[in-house]
Parts: sequence; C-alpha cells; structure tokens
Amino acid sequence: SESNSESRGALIVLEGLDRSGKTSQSSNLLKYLEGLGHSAELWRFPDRSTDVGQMISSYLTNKSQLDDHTVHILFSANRWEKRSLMETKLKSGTTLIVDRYSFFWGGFLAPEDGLLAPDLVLYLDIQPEKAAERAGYGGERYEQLEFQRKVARCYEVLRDASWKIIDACQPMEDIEKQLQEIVLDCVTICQKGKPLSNLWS
Ligand code: FDM
Repeated sequence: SESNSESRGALIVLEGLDRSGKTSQSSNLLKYLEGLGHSAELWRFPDRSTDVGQMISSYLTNKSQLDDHTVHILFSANRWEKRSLMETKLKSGTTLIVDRYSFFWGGFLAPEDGLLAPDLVLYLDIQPEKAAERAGYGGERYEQLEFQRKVARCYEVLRDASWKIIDACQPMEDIEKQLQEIVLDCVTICQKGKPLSNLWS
C-alpha cells in the first residue's frame, strides 16, 4: 500500500445534475484507487441511513412536506453528523470519494461554515435537457427538468476556479481516464502533507 500513518487521504467530491454520471464515475474511481493499493471509501450525501437522512429521504420521495429552509438545514445537519468520522478517516489515510456534498442548491448557506473543505471538486457538466434524455429520472421530488435547470444555474453561481469541470457528454471511458488522472494528482498532494481546511474559512 502507498499509504502510511503520516499521509492523509483526500476529500474528493463529485457534483453534477441528476443523470450526469456521478454515481458510476464515483464507483469507478473507488475501484481505480483500490486497484492502486490506496485505502478509499465511497460516500454520498444525503446519507439516508441516519435519522436526519431518513427525514430527508421521506421529503425527497414526497412522503413528507417541509419548507425549503428546513430542508437545507437538514441537508447540512446530515453533513455535520458525518464530519468527525470524515476527519478521522481522512487523517488515518483513507481517501473519500463523495457523491455530492455542499454545493447542491443552497450550499452557500451559513450552516456549511466549518465543514471540511474538499481537496477537489469534480463537476460533471451536462445540459439539463441532455440529462433529461438519459434513461430513468427516478421520480423523486427534484428529478424534473424545470428544477434541474434551476440547479444548473445554482451550480454556475457556486462553482469557482478550483473546480475541475468535466464534459459529462464524452464517452464514459474518456471521462473515467480524465477523472483518474486528476484524482491521482490530488491524492498525491494530500499524501505529501497538504493541510485539511474548512469550508469558507
Ligand atoms: N440534495 C443533495 C440537496 O438538495 N442538497 C444537498 O445538500 C444534497 C447533498 O438531494 F436531488 C439533493 C440532490 C438530489 C437529492 O440526491 C438526492 P441523490 O444523489 O439522488 O441521493
């Protein structure tokens, strides 16, 4: 294994619209890093396994109604409840590939302040119309073209020069190769001692 007790793992986030390919590419990246002997885990937000996650899940599947502010705070709480485990994992040398984090829809809100900042944000860029043509919007609350258009505009506001923008309409294998190269660079920089930091600080 290339990891040792002094080197930390990288916090790598994939963002993008629904059907942009985040989930497939996240598991590809996990296999890739594990194949190289790195310690790595796949995480996703919302994490529906917790109590807060269950509240979010029932909102997303239209089983409960909540106002927007409440939902944003729940999404944020869902990250806070994982923060210390996240830090422990990173410090023990495990790289985390995270399928969505703070940047979706309202990620600029104060409750995010103090969460761990990603070392890398990979944005799988796709037009909302193109994403809608792909098979299987799952029928959850947010999986509608009109909403995805708003989300796309929101990402445009949130993203900054540090994000790596990947054209999500290329062949999957090409995307996979590009992601691997960028991620490996990032993992190496983190191993060499780049400090962890907090969002917005
Ligand atoms: N989502 C996800 C948010 O609205 N805010 C957040 O902070 C996060 C992490 O939850 F529509 C939305 C994005 C998506 C929905 O996500 C469920 P998954 O990836 O389909 O489980």
